[in-house]
Parts: sequence; structure tokens; C-alpha cells
Amino acid sequence: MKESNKKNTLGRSWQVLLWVFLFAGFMGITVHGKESLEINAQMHEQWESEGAFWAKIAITICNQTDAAAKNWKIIFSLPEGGEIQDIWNGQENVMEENIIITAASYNTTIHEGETAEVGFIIRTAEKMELPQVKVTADMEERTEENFSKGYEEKKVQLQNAEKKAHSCDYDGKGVSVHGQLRVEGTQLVDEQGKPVVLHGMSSHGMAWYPQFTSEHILESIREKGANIFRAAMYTAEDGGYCEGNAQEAKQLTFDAVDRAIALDLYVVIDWHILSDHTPQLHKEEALEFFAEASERYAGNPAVIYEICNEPNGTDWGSDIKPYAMEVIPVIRKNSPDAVVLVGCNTWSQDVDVASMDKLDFENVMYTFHFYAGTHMLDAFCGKIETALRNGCGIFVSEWGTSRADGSNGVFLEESHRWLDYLDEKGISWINWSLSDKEESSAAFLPGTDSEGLGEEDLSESGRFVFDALNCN
Ligand code: DCB
Repeated sequence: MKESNKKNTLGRSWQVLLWVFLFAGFMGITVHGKESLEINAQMHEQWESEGAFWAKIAITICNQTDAAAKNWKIIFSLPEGGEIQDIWNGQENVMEENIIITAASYNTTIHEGETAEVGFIIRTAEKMELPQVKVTADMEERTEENFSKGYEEKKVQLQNAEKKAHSCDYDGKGVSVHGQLRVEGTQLVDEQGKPVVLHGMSSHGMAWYPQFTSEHILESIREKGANIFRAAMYTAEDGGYCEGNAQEAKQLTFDAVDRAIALDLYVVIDWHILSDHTPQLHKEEALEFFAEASERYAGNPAVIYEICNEPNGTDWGSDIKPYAMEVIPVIRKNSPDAVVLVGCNTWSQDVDVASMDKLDFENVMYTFHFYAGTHMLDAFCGKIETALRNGCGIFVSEWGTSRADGSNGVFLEESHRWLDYLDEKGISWINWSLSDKEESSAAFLPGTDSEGLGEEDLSESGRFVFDALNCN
């Protein structure tokens, strides 16, 4: 394609096809001159158990072209009897002897300069030969018109980032002022019965980024106006509580909770299920953990319990609700007044579904999570409204400025819309995350010194969110 041609073309689309040997690092094809679509396939782990061979694989598609890659597919075959056991950020389809991985609902398009990562676990009877992987995508070049629209969007986002969030009922005051919280109707209220809205930050995985929950960091967010902190303790990922790391994960979490309490912050203890899909999978561990946590913090008004972060691919009525009905009494036995947050299906988006079959407990709120680059307010606020109408209090215990995978973007204009909406409804929120991971949702730039934090260490997301923490 000649340069001159490219400029005059109004929206072309074409298909690309890439081949790569799995585990063979990355390769790419050139789409326009120096820019390319690259795929990187890696095997992170391989092990033998239950008489079979297992491998954890991640495939990244990195779009360095100036066209959007849509409807991407990763195609390969497995030896007889081989199957995918678990998959994230994508969906598995089996077609004869081929396995075709297509996008999850939130990453069907890989925009210019963005990446999509899909991961899965393969189980085979014999030690696996390296399969060859084929990737196809429909490339859609922006029209001149589209292109300038994209540019405008970016400009608007930056302007909004500098604009201060509007004032709301939020007062940023901590536990010593508001005391023991409870839920009245659908509203969180304080000890005096006054509506209260909490704003704050979530840790990233406690086992991975504990340094960003230091006293210094927690003090910095409080100075910015935060009155709540969330300690996210993963359960099923590497380093997770249920992955042989219970003692360390718990200790890191309790230490951070103690630091938050000492700083007069409310604090959420989050049982961060994700790749374990259903809270039923590790229910026994959860019961044990919450018995211990609620005993340790018995009667402490600062502590809020979040019993399942983001169930996905499961069911409210048959899985999540019965789990909550077992865990809540365990917490209440030690800490009868504690507010409990309950996640719902589809990464804590289906609050509408949960609200039609509510839990029969006082002081429970249902969590709604969103990522501004994936979940548009207009498309999702209906779920919140249904839940509120059905009498369920909503708590946004996690949201990000990025897409749902924690990276790409940021989407500050949509974030702004969301925060305005939550303020209007008096809904509390906690942003993901306090880390310097190389992903756009992280509040700090990679390499930030957690003890010597300065304004220059804030990422674009960090600047936007820290500004919004205090909306007076
Ligand atoms: C949630 C999870 C949270 C996850 C963020 C961003 O997942 F609660 O654990 O955090 O949202 O994706 C990410 C980190 C990454 C890390 C990854 C796995 O930012 O650094 O590598 O966890 O540990 C969501 C939320 C929404 C949706 C999907 C996911 N959604 N998800 O709507 O489809 O699949 O992780």
C-alpha cells in the first residue's frame, strides 16, 4: 500500500493471519511500513498431576498498526483428549479438532496501540508437543472522519482530567467522626443516621504490591481526601490465599488493615475471588478466614467485609447467595454490626439479578464494579437502578479508568460521567489500584518509590482519581 493511497482511503478493512509456534516468543506481520500486529505466546508453567500434563499459557496480541483489529481469533489444535480447563479474557469454542479462542465481551476490538492478553490452562494426557497457533483478525482502518473524531476524544479526555470534580455530599471524614456505619434503605449512613459517602483506593494484590499500602501511601491518600482503603487479598492466583500462601497473604492483609485503622480510615477486607469464578470453590477457606478476621477486628467500626470480589460464570441463586448465607453469620457472630459487601455474578455487574432474590440480612450492600473503557454508564446504570428500586444498597468497591483487563486507555471522560452519576446517587466508590504495575489503571508510574512518593509519580489515572477523591 502506497502512502498516497493510504491517506485517501476512507475506511478499508482487511483480514490478517499470523502463525506462531506456541512458546516460541513473539512474531509479527507488517501492516503499514514499520508498524505491525504482533503476537507473543508464552508458557508460564508446566506441571504434572492427576496423571495428566498441565500448562498455563498466555497469548498477547499487540496492535501496533494504525487500524483497529476486530473479531480476533486464536486457533490451534490439541492432541486427542486434550482440553482447556480454565480461560480468562477470552472464550473457548471447539470446532472439530480445532480450538478457537475468541474475545471476551469486553475485548473484541484491539484498538490502535493497545494490547489484548488471553490466558488459559491446558490439560493433556501425554506431554504436549508444541502446537502451532494461528491468529486472525479483521483490520479496520479509521476513516479520515473517524480519525479526527478519535483525536478529539483524546483531547476532551485530557481537558476533563484537569477539570476538578464537582462538589458533592462527600466530606472525607473518617471513622472517628462517622463511627459505626449501617445501611438504611439503600443508603449507607453513619452512627448518627446521616447519609455518608466514602471515597478511596484499593490495593492491587496484597501479596504482590504490599509496599503501596505503606503508612506513607495511606497517609497520602487520606491527605487527598480518601476515607476508605480496600485490601484486596487474591484467593486463586499465584501467591493467593488458597494457593498455598494463606499465612503470608493474611499477614500482609492484616498488617495493611491495621495501618489503615491507625489512620482513621474505613477499611474493606476483600476476599478477592477472580479466576476461581465461584465463591463455592474455596468456601471452606473463606469461612475460616472470615471467622479469624472478624474475631481479630470484633466490634471495630472501621472494618467492612467484602466476601467475594467478582464471581463470574456462576449463578447468584444457586452459588453466590448460599455462600453469602453461610459466611455472613460467621462474621456477625463476632462482629454483629459490621457492614458486609457481597459481589454478584459477571464480575460484580449483575446487581439487578441479585436484587430480585435478595439476602435476608441487615447491613448488607451489593457491589457493582465497572471499568470505564469497557462498561459505559448508559449501558450499565439500568442495572444499578433496578437494584436500588428493589431496595438493595449499592457499593462500588472497585472501579478503574482503564478497560476491564486493568490496562489500555485511560478513559477519563467516561470515568467522569460515572463519578458524577455515583455522586448523584450517594454511592460510595473505591478505585483500582494502588500500584506501579505497568498498566493504565495503576495510580503510580512504573518504578515509583513507595516511600518517597511525589506528584510526579502519579499516572494519568492517579492524577484524575486523586483529584476526584476530594470533591468538595
Ligand atoms: C477485575 C478484578 C481485578 C482485576 C481488575 C482489572 O477483573 F477484580 O483483580 O485486576 O478487574 O482487570 C487485574 C490486575 C492485573 C492482574 C489481573 C489478574 O489489574 O494486573 O494481572 O487482575 O490478577 C475484571 C473485571 C471486569 C471484567 C473482567 C475482569 N469484565 N477480569 O467485565 O469482563 O477478567 O479480570
